Amino acid sequence: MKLNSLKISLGLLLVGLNSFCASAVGVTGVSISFNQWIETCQKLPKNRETSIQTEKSALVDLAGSKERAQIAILETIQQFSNIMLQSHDKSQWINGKVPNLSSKKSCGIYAQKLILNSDDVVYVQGDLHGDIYSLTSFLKELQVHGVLKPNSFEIAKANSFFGLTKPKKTYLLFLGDYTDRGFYGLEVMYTLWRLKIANPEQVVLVRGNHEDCKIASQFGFWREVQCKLDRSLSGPVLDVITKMYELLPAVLYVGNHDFIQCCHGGLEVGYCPTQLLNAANQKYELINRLNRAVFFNRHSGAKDHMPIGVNPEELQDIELTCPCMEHRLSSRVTTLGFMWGDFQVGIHSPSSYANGRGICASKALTDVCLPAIDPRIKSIFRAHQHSGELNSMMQGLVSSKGVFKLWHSYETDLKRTITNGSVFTFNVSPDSQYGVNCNYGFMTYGKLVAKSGSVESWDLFVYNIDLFGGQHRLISIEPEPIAAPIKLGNSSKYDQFHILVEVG
Ligand SMILES: [Mn+2]
Repeated sequence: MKLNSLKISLGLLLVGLNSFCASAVGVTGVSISFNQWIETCQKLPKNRETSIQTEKSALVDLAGSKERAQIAILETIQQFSNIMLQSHDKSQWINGKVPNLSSKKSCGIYAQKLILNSDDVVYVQGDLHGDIYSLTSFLKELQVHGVLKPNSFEIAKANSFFGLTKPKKTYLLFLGDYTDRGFYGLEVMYTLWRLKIANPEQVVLVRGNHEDCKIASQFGFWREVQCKLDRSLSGPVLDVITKMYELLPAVLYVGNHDFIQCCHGGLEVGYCPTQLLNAANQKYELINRLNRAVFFNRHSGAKDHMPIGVNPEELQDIELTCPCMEHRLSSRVTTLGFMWGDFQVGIHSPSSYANGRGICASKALTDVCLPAIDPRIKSIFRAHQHSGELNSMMQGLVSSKGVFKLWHSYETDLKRTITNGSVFTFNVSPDSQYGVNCNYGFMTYGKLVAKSGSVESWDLFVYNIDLFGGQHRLISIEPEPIAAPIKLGNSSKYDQFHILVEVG
């Protein structure tokens, strides 16, 4: 394939007519093996050691030049997009409605369902925010444990028991916010694209609020790509990444008889997944409208737990044109709860609202809404709500070893229980302003093991990899987390991380 034809095929990205190619070798002849990639990434300076935006890029190093790196990136996104577009077959979508990605009125927001059989495993990981060191350390560990094939991005296949039982399947689930803040967003994205290309059915990249060009152009990722590739080469890459975001699901329902809602943010009452969860053959549903008025009219009790003085727009039905929509007549925005929603940490704290961020749901609101949306949704796995100061959420996350079950005493055991109505927040990787300012050095991943019955009987194991020599200390266990942040000494060395910490 010549460079010109590559450009033409990128133009066809959204119609997905290109032949599928799972190899990572393209026109440039750039071939990057798993081991080579992990090794090169691990040698990069840590975000913690770098006081200004670094130009260092594992991709540019391995490709040999910025030009070759640009083409390698474009080809990888092309392969990734082709795989994502394979699912855009009408038969797999509720009512045959597939996102129309060429329309300005549609932004590709959709829900996905993943049915698991007994003993299937899902590895779950929270925000990465350009922390390639944590991601590659996680993959190295999976390789050591035989989850990935040797020197490969491919998940190893488990043998069935003498051919009598169905072989168990392993999935990797990432909960969004892959870039911004840390300096290796491009390396993180490339790793995730390669994982998806190698495992089309077994890797799910949920869309976080930073998987949106409006956010990524403000919080570091656009600047990073421009810095690593030079402005002229970065333009086409950023255009294609903007389109790539629309291929990611906003929410994934994992389960069988009942379900865990896996998303980046939190509650969204404007979408009802009942049809999707009922469907025998469909795995996807387009969300082009939020029917919030319909929900609140049907479940009037839910309104009582909404924030006092919330904008009336928040309770209305609205056509969904992007994850964060500005209202024409006011400067207010409506955000998609799956990508933006927060939760109160205090068990009795009332719901609150912040323009530009959305609803922060109380326990009471969650208790009313979750079964009202669909009684089969038993739990929420999410990330998103991190802070550079040790507030009550970060205390909960650090004390719970990176997976914090809200409104419960901190859990520190390897095995956690998924109770009805539980909300689990997954931590952000430690090579970030969060790890530095909140004084933890471990990365975290969850391992969800499916059983034949309700998700309440499934196992959730929480693992840590200590990456920064045990700098963290566990905070004493409190029955109810206190709100005041604990000061952990001078962190002025990391002042560059203090910018714009509010958007998780
Ligand atoms: Mn976020």
